Amino acid sequence: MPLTELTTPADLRHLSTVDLMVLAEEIRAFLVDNVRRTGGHLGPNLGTVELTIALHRVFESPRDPLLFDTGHQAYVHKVLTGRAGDFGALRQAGGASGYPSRTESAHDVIENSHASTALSYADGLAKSFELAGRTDRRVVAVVGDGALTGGMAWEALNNLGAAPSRPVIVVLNDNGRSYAPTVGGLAAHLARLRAGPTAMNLFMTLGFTYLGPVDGHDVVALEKAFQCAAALGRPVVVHCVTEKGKGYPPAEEDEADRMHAISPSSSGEARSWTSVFADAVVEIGAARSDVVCLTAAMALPAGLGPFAARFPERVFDVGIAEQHAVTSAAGLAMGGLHPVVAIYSTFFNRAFDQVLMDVALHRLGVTFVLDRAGVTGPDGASHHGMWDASVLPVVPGLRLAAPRDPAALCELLHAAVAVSDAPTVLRYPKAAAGPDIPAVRRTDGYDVLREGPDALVLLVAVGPLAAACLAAADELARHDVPTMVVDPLWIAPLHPSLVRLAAEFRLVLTVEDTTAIGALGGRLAQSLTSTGRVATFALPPAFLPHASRTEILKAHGLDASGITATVLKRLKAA
Ligand SMILES: Cc1ncc(C[n+]2csc(CCOP(=O)(O)OP(=O)(O)O)c2C)c(N)n1
Repeated sequence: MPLTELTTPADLRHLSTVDLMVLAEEIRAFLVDNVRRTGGHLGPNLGTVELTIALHRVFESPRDPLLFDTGHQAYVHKVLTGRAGDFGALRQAGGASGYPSRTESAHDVIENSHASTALSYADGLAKSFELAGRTDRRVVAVVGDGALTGGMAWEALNNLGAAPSRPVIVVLNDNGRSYAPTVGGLAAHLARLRAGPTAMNLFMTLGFTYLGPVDGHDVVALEKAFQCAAALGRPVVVHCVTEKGKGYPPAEEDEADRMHAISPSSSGEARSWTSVFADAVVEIGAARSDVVCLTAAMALPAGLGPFAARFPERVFDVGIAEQHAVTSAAGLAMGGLHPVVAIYSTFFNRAFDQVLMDVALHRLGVTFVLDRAGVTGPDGASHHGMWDASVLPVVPGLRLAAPRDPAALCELLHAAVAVSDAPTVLRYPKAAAGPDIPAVRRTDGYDVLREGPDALVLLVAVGPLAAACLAAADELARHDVPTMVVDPLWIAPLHPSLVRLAAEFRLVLTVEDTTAIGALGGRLAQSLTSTGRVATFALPPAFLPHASRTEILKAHGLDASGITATVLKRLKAA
């Protein structure tokens, strides 16, 4: 049947086993055809075709919520819930999302892309059903062996296994890989379980009934296991063994990542920021044997491939475990090494507390390299790296840089790894790096990219937006608006010379690929107004020593007499 005629999962229920096998092959051909054209996640979805068909035949979505961890493997679910017709514009403006989306379908319960969350959602949903007396529904969470390396998944398993009356079914989609083969003791344990019954089963130890291993491409076996799990009415792990990229030889044979995510067939090959970093970190690694690199299961996409090839013993893949990566880096720094944590900006959000408390408070030299910072594009809301530059500047001692071109990236990375007593961060986008943009001159605190002796306007160009700022300045000149353009290089902390420069202009515009709140512009404005009519009177950006709350507030003038004194002082100065 044409896939566009599938409108609801109920359409699957009358199909014979042979029909289902034909359907699985049609879905595979459909995915290959569409995803090669639009780009998107191919390997993970080719591996979950039979699994998703079986889930939709046994469970009744959305009454039984189906939760896809990470969500990158939910394309088949989209097809089976009436959305095959939307794949023409997958991941394009106005088209279907590359992840589950609550606005697209009632069958999409969670919208995600950040890994290891589904079991926690399942825990909460199951608790809510129990409290409401809704005993007619099961909660099903599909989680990959990669996503299971994330700490949150284990926090949830700890609760789920201890609740024998809550029917949560954990469908473990074990293909042995994240992008690369899954790492660590858990991966080794899953390999033992795949080989057959063992005396020690981690899931059973935690309180789950364990079913498996099940052939994840045998729709009949899968259905049988899911039916059994559904009937048990308690927490169950169904261990499904699947093959990433199944049925499409170029994906099955792709050593790097089984075509985990592919670009549209028409995309070009311009040099990316990632590859500039990849070369720069190898050069640094060759000169400094104390430099080590960490990745949270993304060595190749984050540009650590060449470093890993040259210095394999100096790269640590910790699994999909960003928080652990950061604190592990803190430990490495305590041991006298200089860690470089290469990570996507969007996933780095998870580890804010670890950066603040475990690295910065301890005054440790750790460098974070945030790829995919700023707008990322087709992966949508959950992937834009538009938060790091807002939250990181509050971390005492942290230095945050945004290189404008390949030369700046190399220079700033060298500068960052030279800092041994504080966290340093570099951010750059998912984009072509473009040509170098030489400075007209450099002063302490900023590079001047375009002079402006008579300028009324100052453009503060952050990172790769420098080219656009220079083009804008040319355009403004044609309108008789002389404009100066500077690049601060380090966007946090704010450099006093940039504040002094900004005070000289009628209009100052910072141009930044990040969310506005907490951006450089706001901090600059705050500094400029702190001597004027508007001021923020608050705690300083520092680690405050212990004392009572009253004492601390008083020490910083945040009591009645402190506030009064400050107001009187400002009035006198005005
Ligand atoms: C918190 C977080 N870190 C990193 C990623 C990037 N990422 C997307 S999918 C993936 C691998 C997932 O492996 P697994 O759960 O086994 O699913 P598979 O793709 O193998 O089916 C990674 C690392 C992410 N989505 N979320």
